[in-house]
Amino acid sequence: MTSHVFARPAGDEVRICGIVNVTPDSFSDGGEHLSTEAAVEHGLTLVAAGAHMLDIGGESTRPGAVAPTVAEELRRVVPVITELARRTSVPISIDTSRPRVMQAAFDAGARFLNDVRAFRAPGALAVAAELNVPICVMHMRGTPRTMQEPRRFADDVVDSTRTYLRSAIERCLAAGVRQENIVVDPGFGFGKSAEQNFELLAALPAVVELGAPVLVGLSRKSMIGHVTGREVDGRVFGSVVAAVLAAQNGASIVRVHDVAATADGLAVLAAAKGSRGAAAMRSRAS
Ligand code: PMM
Repeated sequence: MTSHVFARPAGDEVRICGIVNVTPDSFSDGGEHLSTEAAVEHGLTLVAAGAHMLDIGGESTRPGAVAPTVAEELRRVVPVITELARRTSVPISIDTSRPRVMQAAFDAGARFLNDVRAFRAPGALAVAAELNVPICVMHMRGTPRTMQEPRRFADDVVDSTRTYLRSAIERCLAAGVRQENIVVDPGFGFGKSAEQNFELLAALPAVVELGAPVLVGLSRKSMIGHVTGREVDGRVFGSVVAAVLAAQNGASIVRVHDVAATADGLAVLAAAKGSRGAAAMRSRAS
C-alpha cells in the first residue's frame, strides 16, 4: 500500500489516541464525561498528557448496550467535537456507525471516522469516501448485543480477522475510499474470548501485513481483567503493557484511556529500540 499519514516508517512514533466517551454506559468510563463541559475538559487533559488524537464516542458498544437515538447521539458528540476542534490542534475522531453522525461530526471539525461496524450501515461508506478523511475499519463478530455468545468462538481467530479486514479494505476501495485513508483494527474484545484476544495480540504482525496502518483498542478491556484479576479501574498497568506489546508488534495507533501512563510505556519502548523517540528524549534531557 502507499504511504499513509499513520504509517510507521522505521523508528517513527506510535500515535496515542485518547478516548473521550460521552456516554452514560461505556464499560470503563461510562457516565464520567456525560456533560459537554466535562467531556471537553477531559479531552484537553488527554492532549496535555500527550494524546496525538482524540476519539469521541456517543454510543456505548459494551455487550448488551442499547443504541441511543440518532438525535441523542448527535446531542452528545457534536458540541464536544465543536469545542475540542476549536481548542486543540490534534485530529479529532468520531466513533460512530451512523452516516448522519459521521457527516455532522465532520461539519463540527472531526477529521477521522472510527466505525466498530466497519462502515456496514447503509450509506456509511459513501459518506466516508465523500469526506475523504482517514477511516478505521474494525473487525467484530456479531453485534454489540450478541458478540459474547460462545458459539462465535469456533474458528481460527487470526485467520478470520485477517480475511474479514482484507475484504473490508476491498469494500472501502470499491466504494471510492482512498487507500491512504484506510486504517484497520482487529477489534480486541469484540466477539472474541480472552484467549483469542491474546492470540491476536501475539499475531498482530499478520494483521500489519495487510498493508494498512493498524489501530488497537486494548485499554482496560476484559482481556486485561482476565489475566490480572482486576476490575476496570485497576487495569492501567496491564493496559500499558498491552499497548507497548501492540506497538512492538507493529501497531500504528493505540486507543487508550490512560494517556500519560501509555506515553511513558511507549517512551521506554522507543528508547529500548534506539529510535528517533529516544533521540528526542535525550535532547530534552540535556
Ligand atoms: N473499543 C471500544 C470502542 N470503540 N474503536 C476501535 N476502533 N477499536 C476498539 O477496540 C474500540 C473502539 C470499546 O471500548 P471503550 O468503551 O473503552 O471506548
